[in-house]
Amino acid sequence: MTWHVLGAGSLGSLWAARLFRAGLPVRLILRSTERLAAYRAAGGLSLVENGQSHLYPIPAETADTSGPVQRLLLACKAYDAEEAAASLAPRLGPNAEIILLQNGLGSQDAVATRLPRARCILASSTEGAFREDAFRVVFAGQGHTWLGIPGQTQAPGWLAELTQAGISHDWTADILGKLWRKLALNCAINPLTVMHNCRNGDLRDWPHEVAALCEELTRLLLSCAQKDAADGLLTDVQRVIEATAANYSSMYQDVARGQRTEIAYLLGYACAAARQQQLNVPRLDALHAQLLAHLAARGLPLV
Ligand code: NAD
Ligand code: KPL
Repeated sequence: MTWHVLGAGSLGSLWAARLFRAGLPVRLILRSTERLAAYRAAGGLSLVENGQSHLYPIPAETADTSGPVQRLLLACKAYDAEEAAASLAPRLGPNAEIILLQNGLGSQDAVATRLPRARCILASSTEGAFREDAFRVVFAGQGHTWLGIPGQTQAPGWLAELTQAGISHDWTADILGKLWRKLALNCAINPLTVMHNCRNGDLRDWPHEVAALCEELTRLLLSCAQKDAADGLLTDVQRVIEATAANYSSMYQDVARGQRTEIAYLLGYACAAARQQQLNVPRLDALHAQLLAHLAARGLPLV
């Protein structure tokens, strides 16, 4: 079955290139006819790995091309997910599957509500990739992708294709736990790197701030019935700060480039969930307010 990959950005290109070179049928779905023309002029997608670049001439189309879409990898940012998925609604068959690669929480529910007949598979990835140029992506960090449908232990047979493509992955019924844990890590690290204008490793200089955020995030996770995601959160955050010490967080990079952030699906989602649980999280609320003010001062979207 064909893998349709919507979004030829960092992760979409990384997945599409590996599936394609494993001999699997892949089609990219690009934003517009202009992007499609530019893509064709480039001759395909280039993936840079260990300093070596390879060009993959993956077939591409736009959303309004005809033909059914049965398995869709939605590889756009969280704030684009609902509209991007909806643009393919007329092409989705009754048993269509959509793999949602978005970070954070909130966008997955929006897609599932908008497309109630599609089978949504959630994903949480620690792989790292960035765009060096249009249609040229660098595979920057090996990682792992968790896939799952909440509560469903039976994995689909096509996961074997990910193994064939060399994409490190596992199926889990506790995909929400994985997404919550990553969200908590991102909430404890990313906003602070923006507010302190620093690399992840520099957060060693603010241990009390990191610990206080982790304490509130732990209470939030427990009140949302996410015990596994709550366990050892501070230790894990400290581990990630060490392991990625030289890196700038993704949110730091978005702000530095004047790009929209995924704040609404990370810290914004956490603060809204706390309000819903009637949980007092003053540090998270204050950081959220500071971050919103910081974005507003730079003319960046607040959602
Ligand atoms: P990206 O901005 O590099 O790529 C997104 C692509 O989607 C862009 O090319 C954009 O033009 C395209 N797009 C958006 N709407 C579209 C539409 N309607 N039709 C066609 N194309 C459309 O983003 P990314 O870095 O690949 O991130 C995708 C998601 O994965 C995010 O939620 C991110 O947080 C998460 N993530 C990224 C990484 C990483 O290393 N890049 C790692 C883990 C998780
Ligand atoms: O995922 C990250 C990001 O930068 O978005 C890490 C490296 C874990 C920091 O939160």
